[in-house]
Amino acid sequence: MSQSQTASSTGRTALALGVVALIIGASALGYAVYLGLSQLPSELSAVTVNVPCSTSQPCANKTIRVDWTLDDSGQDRFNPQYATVIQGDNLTIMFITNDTTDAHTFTLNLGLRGFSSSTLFQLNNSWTGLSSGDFILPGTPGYNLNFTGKPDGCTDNNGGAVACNTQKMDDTANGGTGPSGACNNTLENPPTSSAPPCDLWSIGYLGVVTVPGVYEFHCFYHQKGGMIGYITVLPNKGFST
Ligand SMILES: [Cu+2]
Repeated sequence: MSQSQTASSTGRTALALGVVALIIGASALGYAVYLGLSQLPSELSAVTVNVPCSTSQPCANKTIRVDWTLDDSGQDRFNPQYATVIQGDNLTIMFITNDTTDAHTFTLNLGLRGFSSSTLFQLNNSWTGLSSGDFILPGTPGYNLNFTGKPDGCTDNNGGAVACNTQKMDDTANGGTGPSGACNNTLENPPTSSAPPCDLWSIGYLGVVTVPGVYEFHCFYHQKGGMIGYITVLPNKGFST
């Protein structure tokens, strides 16, 4: 290959990379706007449903059960990560975690109920003996390698403080502790295989979702590691407040 051809090829490659970067940048900007604007994205307008219902007579009562899981990379994840409901559905969230070491939260932006996106609904499956994990660094809020009490910091469907209703399964038959006992897994470092996972669950009433859009939920402790998900509320022209 001659020098000029090499230069030309390099130039074309640089141009192509530039175009790809522009496309990725534009997509990222579009996605940020898509998530941040109250204006309904056209993708959602196109799938508007028509189911007669109202805040006092919701379309349907739905419980979204969200589990903690690990993905193929070994990272903490929600399962499911995506849920779709319609404007006017009456929602309850059930959050189940059986991690061997870490605490998890289900923290949802309440824009779907007409609050600002900084108003949060939160369930907290942090239990005695669990850890805040690797993404919460020493000296930052939430850092704790061995929680010593029951969870707090839960918020209700209006973003107000509420007592956490987190419960623990009685796993004494499998070598675990009773419903009020500790998850002693983090006391072993690394945890031994004989330490049973702590089966925790909490339930929160979310209420009627009134504003269509795409809403993020995340785990306070593992958000940086990608423990995030989205609830899509489809527009419903049959809904009236
Ligand atoms: Cu988590």
